Amino acid sequence: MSAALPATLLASINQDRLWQRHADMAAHGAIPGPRPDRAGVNRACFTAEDIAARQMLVGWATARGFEVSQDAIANLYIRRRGTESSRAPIVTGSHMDTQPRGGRFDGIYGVLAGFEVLEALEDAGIATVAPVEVVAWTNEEGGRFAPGTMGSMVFAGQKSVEAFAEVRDTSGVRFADALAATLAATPAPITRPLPGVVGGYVEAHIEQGPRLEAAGARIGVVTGIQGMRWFEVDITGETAHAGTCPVGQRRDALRSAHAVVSALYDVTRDPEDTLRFTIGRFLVDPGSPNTVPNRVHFTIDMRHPDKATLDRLADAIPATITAAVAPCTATVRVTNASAPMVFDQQVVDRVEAATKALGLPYLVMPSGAGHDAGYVARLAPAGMIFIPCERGVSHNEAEFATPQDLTNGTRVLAATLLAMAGVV
Ligand code: HGY
Ligand code: MN
Ligand code: MN
Repeated sequence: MSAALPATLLASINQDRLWQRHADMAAHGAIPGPRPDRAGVNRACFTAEDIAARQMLVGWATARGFEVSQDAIANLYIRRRGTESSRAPIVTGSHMDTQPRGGRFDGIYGVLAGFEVLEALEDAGIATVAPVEVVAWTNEEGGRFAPGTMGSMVFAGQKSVEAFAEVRDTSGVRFADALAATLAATPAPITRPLPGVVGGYVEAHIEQGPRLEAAGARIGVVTGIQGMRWFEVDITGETAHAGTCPVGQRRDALRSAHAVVSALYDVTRDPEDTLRFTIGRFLVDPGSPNTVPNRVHFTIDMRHPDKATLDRLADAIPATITAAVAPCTATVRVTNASAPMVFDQQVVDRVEAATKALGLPYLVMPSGAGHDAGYVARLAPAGMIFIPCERGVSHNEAEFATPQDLTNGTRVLAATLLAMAGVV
């Protein structure tokens, strides 16, 4: 199967339509950014904004005659038939949920690039042998309900939907209840089996880092994803009066948390700056100015490309916390763990061949960010395509990608999907 894009399909990929769909989607959860043309998005999993985005996507899909469906964790599927409908579909997609102060491209670009390929195939009148599907994965970010990548994890058979039922957001809403409401509000039948059925997968995504821009490359041919470990830590002390209780008699959860966090930063110091160690959420209770805190809750996100190094450092976290937390106590829970993974070489080669055929400068590189492709790869050959984002900024309202880069990535995606699905 040639890596070149048929001329009719190349001509049918519509940059203005793709750009406009990003603008339409960004309206669901729009938040101000540093400039009017750098406005962000806050569209957490299963919020009204997420549901509105899902309803919009279903509307677009049905208007083009594509089949829509969901599975029990609300992964949303858009299917364009192939000539051999019994073949396992060739799948693309990404996520629609965002960080609380997210951008207009993280995740949604992969959904809209895939949808643009389906539309362009329709416009060009090209039939594929295998069906081609776009999937919007549930809860990739994990900001509202932890952990992230729940939809692709369940699709890949790594977890059951029930395993996440009792997860609650910070206002106490159960995942199961928000899921039920979303399934009911999305006009797509819940017909898809779990684990999912997939013949091959390619995901387009912004790089979310500075390497492509620094190298002057327009495409990232992604080789794999680094490993990740998430923890939730709860430090417990005792509330006391801020004016009367001697410091020496306190069980001050914040003072202990300070000692714990300092110890964690010390033990994870990496002169080569390869380890990624982040404390992203830090909550102090009761949060009253004149009461000694009795509880601190914080999260840890650790990542590294080498499994042994990640395991060694992550395994040291609980003991480091225990050694520094006195006179308070601590509980430490692992809430997400994924080993470093490599994508199927044939898919990586197809992405590279498609990029070369389009004459686009590219970089072969691993992904620092986690993605749904990491789980889908456990079921079928998978790969990813990166495009640059301005200054590598992401998980930030200022996140930006140019219309041309969005189109370049979509062209590489179209060629790769065609090579995998077969053309009649
Ligand atoms: O956290 C991640 O790596 C992904 O961007 N959600
Ligand atoms: Mn993402
Ligand atoms: Mn993200």
